[in-house]
Amino acid sequence: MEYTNAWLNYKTVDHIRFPFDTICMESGGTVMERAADELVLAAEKLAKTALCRIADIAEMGRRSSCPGKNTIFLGIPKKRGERPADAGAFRIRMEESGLHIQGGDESGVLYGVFELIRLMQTASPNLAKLWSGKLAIEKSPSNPLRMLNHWDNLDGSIERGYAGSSFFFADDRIIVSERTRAYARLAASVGINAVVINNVNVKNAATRLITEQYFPELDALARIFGAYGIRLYLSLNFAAPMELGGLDTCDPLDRKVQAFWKKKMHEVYAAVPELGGFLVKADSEGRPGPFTYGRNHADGANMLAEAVAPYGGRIIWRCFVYNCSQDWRDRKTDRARAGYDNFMPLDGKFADNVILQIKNGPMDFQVREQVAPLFSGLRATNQMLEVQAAQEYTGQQRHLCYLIPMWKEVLGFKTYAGGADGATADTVADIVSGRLYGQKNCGMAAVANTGADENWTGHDLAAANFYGFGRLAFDTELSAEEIAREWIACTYGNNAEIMRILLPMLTESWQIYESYTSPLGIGWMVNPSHHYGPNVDGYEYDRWGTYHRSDCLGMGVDRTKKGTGYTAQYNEPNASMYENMETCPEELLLFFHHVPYRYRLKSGKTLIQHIYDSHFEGAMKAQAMLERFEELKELLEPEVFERIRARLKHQSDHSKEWRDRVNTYYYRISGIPDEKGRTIY
Ligand code: GCW
Repeated sequence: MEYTNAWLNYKTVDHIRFPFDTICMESGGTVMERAADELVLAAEKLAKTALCRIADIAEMGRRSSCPGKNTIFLGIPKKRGERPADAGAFRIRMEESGLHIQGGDESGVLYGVFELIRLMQTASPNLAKLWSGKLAIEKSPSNPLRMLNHWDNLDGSIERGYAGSSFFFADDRIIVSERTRAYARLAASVGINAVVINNVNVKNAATRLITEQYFPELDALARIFGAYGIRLYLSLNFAAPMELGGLDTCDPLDRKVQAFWKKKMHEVYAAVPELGGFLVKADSEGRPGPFTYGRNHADGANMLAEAVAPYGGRIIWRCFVYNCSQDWRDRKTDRARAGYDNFMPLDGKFADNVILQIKNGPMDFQVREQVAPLFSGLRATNQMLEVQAAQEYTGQQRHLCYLIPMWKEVLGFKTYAGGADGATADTVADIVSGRLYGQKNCGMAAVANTGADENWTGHDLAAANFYGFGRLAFDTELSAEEIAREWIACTYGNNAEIMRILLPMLTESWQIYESYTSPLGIGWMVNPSHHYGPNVDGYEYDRWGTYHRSDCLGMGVDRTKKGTGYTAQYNEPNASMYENMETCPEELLLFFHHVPYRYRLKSGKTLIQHIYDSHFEGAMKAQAMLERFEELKELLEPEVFERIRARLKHQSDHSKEWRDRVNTYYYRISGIPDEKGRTIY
């Protein structure tokens, strides 16, 4: 299958001044080699300049073909004080001798090179300032771990994949191909430094990934990734001692089980020394875990952590643990509470090389959720934020939904973990970066949205979420708009008209999607299992703990003290803010409260009127996006234009289906007509 180079296509060139003819590599290493390759390629494509490559300054004198005056130096300063301090950090500055791109390590140099390339792609005014020495750029990654979690199965399918089949696996084999390298390059260009290649639901052949059958290909993948500064990780089956080792238990406190894992990890790391570690989904949605043996999650995680510690491995342990066999009649059990209830009592009990991976919200990647309260609670445990670039509940890469604005809100959420006076910097970004508690093992992960489709992400515009996740994880201070601008310019060239049309489409798309699907924090209302398209009661009488509790008087779930008590999991003043209907942020109102249809919102509208209006307006905006996009017909490649147009057309039609299903449901159940007299069925 063919594939594009996405935002690294270097197709459209603006005239940029690039006053260099030589690259000098001051130190070696595979990642540095890649960095130099990238710079040579970009200079050729974007500035029509052939850079001459030399190994050191001495060589410069010996080669007449290299004038050597206008040199870019790539290196890691030997003296500690002169070196950017963090792994992945870099500095770009002009000196007497030439332009210096210096890294804290080899990855830092690679990121510095990609930063420079990005400035070239976007024809940034900062280039001139760099060349003249007026500007020096220094960047250090916000998060130590910047990870992608692929939910790829060994048969080649992808759980919640919307961009074709896997390019890592087929027919229970690992694929090692040029495409893997192209993927690693894209990921590294935005700062990704860790990749889990297999689904967290580890079954069948995937359980055997940690056996010698797969070692040679795993090692090959680890090397391909390693050349771009990316660590390979695997998802693990907690039941492997039984399924692979023939034991009769997986009890983490059982000596035989512990010995199994130690021996296993010894084998795995001997064959794949560069492996970063493992991601584990345990006691969740049918996956085995420590609960079966009356043990807790610290027992489970620490046992694995001990087995990988000698090799510098990490265990990333997911907190997506809840009762998925709930009775819908039971109003006390609350899935939203589960993460906090299960993990808060274990704070401080996890080994140093364990990281808890926490989904952004307490439920499951809905179009809007409040931030999971676990971030506000845990103080002595390494934490990682998990978001979902794969658009499971946000339009499955058939609807446009640029997710960076959502992730920005999550990162910016003030937890008050530093105290109710609010004096401490204690946002989610402060926590997962490790700044607040001085942690090193932490960061951000996204469920990846890529697959074997030519354009990587099914919807061409969904690539902005892949790009944006990396950029945001590297620099959480970037705004959603800056990231969108960069992505548009890098992908489609610096064209003002393209920017004028695409930028608002991206930046408004999340709210548009929310408005015609499930506004005010209610969530769900999708068809069960595949999770696409409207079905208000799809999950209402099911076992998954995802209810809207609508009746003839009102809707929403009471999670206050009188209800499930969930609000108390937040620190003050957040807890009181959510507890009180008047102060609860309206976009989350129905998540926290059961609200009468005639309740007046701040806008003066009743709840029911808001629901009608939101769905009518959302569907209109989806149609308007399609119409706006048509203006780009002459400016995009015909194939690209058609691909995007077809999806926007589907979105526009499908948004009307959403509108009519949801509005009709609430009109019938409430009996309250639309004030504006529009058609409701
Ligand atoms: O949202 C649910 C998905 C499952 C997924 C699970 C998880 C990989 O519907 O497909 O399983 O979350 O995050 O583990």
